[in-house]
Amino acid sequence: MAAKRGITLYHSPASRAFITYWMLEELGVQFDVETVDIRKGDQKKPAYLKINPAGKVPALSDGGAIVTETPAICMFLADRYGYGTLAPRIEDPRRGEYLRWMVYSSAVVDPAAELHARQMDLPGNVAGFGTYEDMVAVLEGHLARHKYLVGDRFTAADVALGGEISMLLYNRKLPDSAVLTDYNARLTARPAYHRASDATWPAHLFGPPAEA
Ligand SMILES: N[C@@H](CCC(=O)N[C@@H](CS)C(=O)NCC(=O)O)C(=O)O
Repeated sequence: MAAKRGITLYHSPASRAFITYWMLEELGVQFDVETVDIRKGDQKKPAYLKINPAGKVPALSDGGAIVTETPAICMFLADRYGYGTLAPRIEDPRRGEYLRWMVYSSAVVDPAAELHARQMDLPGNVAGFGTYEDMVAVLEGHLARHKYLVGDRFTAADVALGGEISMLLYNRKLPDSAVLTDYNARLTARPAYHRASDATWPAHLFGPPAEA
């Protein structure tokens, strides 16, 4: 599986790769898709391990660069193709908050929610990501006051963390509070969200990633 010229997204249906597909759709860039079916074990095959030694999807290659980890892919693409629009510029004071939510998506929300769903919560002072309850309170507190994560402007942070929230709501791993479901409705109303979910989340197999 050699990296091609241009942008290639390595994705599996009904997986976190949906988020990066949505990012590409928001940016309106051309890209190829390579399916790495995690339900068939493709992610652990030697050819794919050369792309992502962690054996996880998604991964992205673009002009010689290979990027893994969902928020890193979103940041890479937004800086490269949406700088100043979906990614706040370096000199923009909102850049700090943007980076905070990007990292929060996989450093805090993902592990806290996945462990909580399995009744495996860790004490908040032991886990770097804190408690599930604190994570939910942080999200709800912020989204009760803001339309989007960074001020009131949709950014790539709403794709990375918003996509995570959307998937966790669908999987019932976050509470379906009015604040979170209203935010999710703003995301699912976007045409790019629909194009990505139609392409990566076959409704006949899995249902859509989230309903508005
Ligand atoms: N930290 C990674 C997590 C990626 C991940 O967990 N991917 C899952 C699919 S949603 C996967 O590849 N699972 C297959 C496996 O672990 O074998 C990211 O943010 O991209």
